[in-house]
Amino acid sequence: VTAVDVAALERGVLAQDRAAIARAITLVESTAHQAHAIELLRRLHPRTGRARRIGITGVPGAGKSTLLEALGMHTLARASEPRISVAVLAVDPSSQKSGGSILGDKTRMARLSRDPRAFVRPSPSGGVLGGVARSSRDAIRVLDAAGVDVIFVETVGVGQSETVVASLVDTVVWVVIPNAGDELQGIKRGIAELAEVIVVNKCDGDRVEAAERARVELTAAMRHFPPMDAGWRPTVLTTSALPGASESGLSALEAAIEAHRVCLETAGELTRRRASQEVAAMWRIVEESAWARLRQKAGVAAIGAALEERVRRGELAASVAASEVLDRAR
Ligand SMILES: Nc1nc2c(ncn2[C@@H]2O[C@H](COP(=O)(O)OP(=O)(O)OP(=O)(O)O)[C@@H](O)[C@H]2O)c(=O)[nH]1
Ligand SMILES: [Mg+2]
Repeated sequence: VTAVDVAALERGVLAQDRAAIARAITLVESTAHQAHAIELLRRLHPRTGRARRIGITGVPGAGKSTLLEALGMHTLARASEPRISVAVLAVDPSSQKSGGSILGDKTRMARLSRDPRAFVRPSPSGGVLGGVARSSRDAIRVLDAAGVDVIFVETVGVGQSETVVASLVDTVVWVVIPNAGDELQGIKRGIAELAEVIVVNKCDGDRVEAAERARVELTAAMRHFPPMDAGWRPTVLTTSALPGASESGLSALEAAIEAHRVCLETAGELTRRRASQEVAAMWRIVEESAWARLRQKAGVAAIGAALEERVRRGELAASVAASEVLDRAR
């Protein structure tokens, strides 16, 4: 890779040049040109803070991508200007995403992917949770600086990905399908506590009744949870993301997301939420990078490996070994 022209990249992003936005995201996602990535983020900073960030989570196959395609097109129906106003980022910390799934994202969002007013970015494959969170956070900043109004972040509802997505967005939308038992699973796994908007999707064909029942049950279940930030109570609604389905579910979803923004903003919570997300991210990055730097010091990796082996054999307590590693790295 040749040298990065950060100033040109900045101009391209601010002018909403698609290739520049894509390159800027690749730059901030990679660890190869960190100094350039940091410089770009520094330059873009004054232009950030305007975009709405919406997270979409739910089990694989719940219909998140299809719903985003429908919701994105529904939103764009009102956008007259020929600028990029909607973006979709996929976040996948599971590291199992195959090329097929990435293609899947694009085909599930075929109209949105082709629309000049939208920017669809499939997830970088794999990576550790912390790395995914950092690179997605920076990708969001690039899109925000580019003047995108709404940034949707789709994540597969596995592992800790909901927590990651909740740390990146203003509003979490949880997509469930009727009769799949994932409502109960989600409540058990704590997703329900993170979701400001709950969508029972695939409310069409012979699933309408089941979807309506799931909506009623979830609404009742959510009453047992304490109110969220700014006193918000989760909205539960039904949608169908099928092409040609009634748009009323999409309008209701859009309205619920907007109502949550108004609720947060009125209480001054939006600023506070974003600020605490940034502060938490700052220290997470420091912790992760601190160890990465320590292990580069002469001998630390070897000592660490030797101590690890002794811990594995039961010869040393974890705390004792950790303290020896840290002493060596000083
Ligand atoms: N009947 C019906 N099918 C839907 C609806 N939304 C999505 N589907 C179908 O459900 C399947 C999965 O949809 P996706 O949008 O790929 O689901 P996803 O949640 O993004 O899945 P992952 O990205 O793999 O986690 C596809 O075959 C869709 O056509 C809906 O509202 N109604
Ligand atoms: Mg998807």
